Amino acid sequence: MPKLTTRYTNQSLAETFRLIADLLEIKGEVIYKTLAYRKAADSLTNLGRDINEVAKEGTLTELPGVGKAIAEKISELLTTGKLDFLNKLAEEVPLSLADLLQIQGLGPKKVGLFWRELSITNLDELKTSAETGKLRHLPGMGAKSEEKILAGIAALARRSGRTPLGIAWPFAQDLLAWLRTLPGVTAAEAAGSLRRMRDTVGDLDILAAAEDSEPVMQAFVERPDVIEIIGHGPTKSSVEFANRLHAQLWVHPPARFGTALQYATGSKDHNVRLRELALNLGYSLSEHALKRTNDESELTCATEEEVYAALGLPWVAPELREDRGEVQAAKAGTLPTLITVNDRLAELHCHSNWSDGKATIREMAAGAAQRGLKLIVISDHSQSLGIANGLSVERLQQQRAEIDAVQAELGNSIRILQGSEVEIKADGTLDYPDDVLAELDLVVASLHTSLGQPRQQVTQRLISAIQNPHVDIIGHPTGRMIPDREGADLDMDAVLAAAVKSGVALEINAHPSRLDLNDIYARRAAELGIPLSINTDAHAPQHFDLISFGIATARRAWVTPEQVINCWDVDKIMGWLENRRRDV
Ligand code: DGT
Ligand code: CA
Ligand code: ZN
Repeated sequence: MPKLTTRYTNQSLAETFRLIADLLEIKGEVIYKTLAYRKAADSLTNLGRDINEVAKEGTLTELPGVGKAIAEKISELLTTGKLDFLNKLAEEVPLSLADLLQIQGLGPKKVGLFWRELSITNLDELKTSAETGKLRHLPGMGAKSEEKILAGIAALARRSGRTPLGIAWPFAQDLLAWLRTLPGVTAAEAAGSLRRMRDTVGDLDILAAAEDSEPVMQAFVERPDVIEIIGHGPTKSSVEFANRLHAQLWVHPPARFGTALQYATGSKDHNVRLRELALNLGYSLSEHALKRTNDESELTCATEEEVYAALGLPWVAPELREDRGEVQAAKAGTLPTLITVNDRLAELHCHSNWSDGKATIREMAAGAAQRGLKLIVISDHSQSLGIANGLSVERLQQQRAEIDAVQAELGNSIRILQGSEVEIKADGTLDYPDDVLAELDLVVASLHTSLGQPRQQVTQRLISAIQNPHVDIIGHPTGRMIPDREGADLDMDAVLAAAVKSGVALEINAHPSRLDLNDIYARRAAELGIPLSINTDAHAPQHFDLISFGIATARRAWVTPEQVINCWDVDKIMGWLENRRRDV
């Protein structure tokens, strides 16, 4: 059996240091020690290079926030996969105490107090103590604080269970990259809801191809960022990581990777359809093979394409596999040609440092051009959004001069338009007068405030904006935030009907904490012929790369590039805008 060394990534190291900091704080250690670990964690998170390379060069102590002591701990983790210091600390302070810090408003001092005074070590025990009035007698506590803790636990329970794709995806990419470095592993892919790009995932399903599964399994469960091994078998293991994500790894021989990946990708309902189809063709379909029902002989598939082909189908993109008509469409040969990241040519909603963005107009435009975009709309916030430094009419007019200057400087490389993300105020009116809106090249109208209005009121409010002839795009239409806030209680049928009538475009905001419209509404909008606009809402150039989450949502909505304004060429976009201006 080859010797496997576990490979730490920047992210998993950072998580480990954050865990250490939490435990030290709960223990009551002096603050500067915990700060040192947090600083090191931040430094690792923001490091643009692989920490393993830095360690090899012997330049760890040159990293910000990394002194001799931390550098030694990094080296120990990287070379042995273990950290003696953490193991000893965990014997003193139960690891499960770190979970309690996730409760809103509960800090390490209180957690330490509960632990020392009442021997509370986990969420269940805390909940019972709060319910039975045991916390209120502790110093600084009362009946009110017990209530708050119970509300916090309930909120956590609502939130937990599912992780936003924006958190799960990068973590899984790290994990996959690591798996691919293991000896004997010929392929590693995401599966489950993660591969289908659902906006949240219950857990990570990861698949690896290897002839000999056991050493891969062993390396997986021994990863130092694994805090609990939930199951450990020869072909499937399940673990919990320090960041609380659960993952299962399935390992199959390369010759059977196709059926395995197909099975593990799901969804369950999609798989039920395929199994029915297989039975009709005289096969039973499992994760191991297609087995002929007459003679029990096996058809093994190394790729998913072979699985679908054996069933007489073209390969179906994972984002479609929700049993929403994709198997029927595949059979009929009518699957859509889905939009891809490379189809995006324009960004129609982003911010500069004129409002709450972090970069100048020039940096935003150059960053967009660098990524191959042909057109960018700078759409800073409007005047009433004070917390986002919204632009007064006067500043909006001044901004035009800067946009013109940057356009002159960058020349033909990219077209820069002046837009605005205009507040739809609580009464449904817009935040600039019509004559100011008329001067703008493009208007995005968004809800940010009073999202809790009753259904009829908030629906009518959004429809007023849709009907305003100056509005071109409705930004993140429902205002939801993943995972904490449901969107406004909109009557979506009425909203979509109004959009059809006015010709306004609806946004799929690509930020992973929004993905708004979601896949379901985006699909209905597209079916109704409403133009879609996929934007990153970037506040810095690197946010343009979040587009993949918006594109994934559009793919889950069966969207083709023609249906998305951002995929049109500059002339077509300008023509669309001109037409809308003419109709005013
Ligand atoms: P999640 O984790 O809740 O976001 O959703 P999934 O879709 O990742 O579901 P999960 O993690 O329970 O299962 C992973 C995959 O395993 C799923 O997409 C398909 C497959 N699978 C799980 N249970 C069954 C089953 O009962 N039948 C079939 N055919 N496949 C299953
Ligand atoms: Ca899953
Ligand atoms: Zn915005």
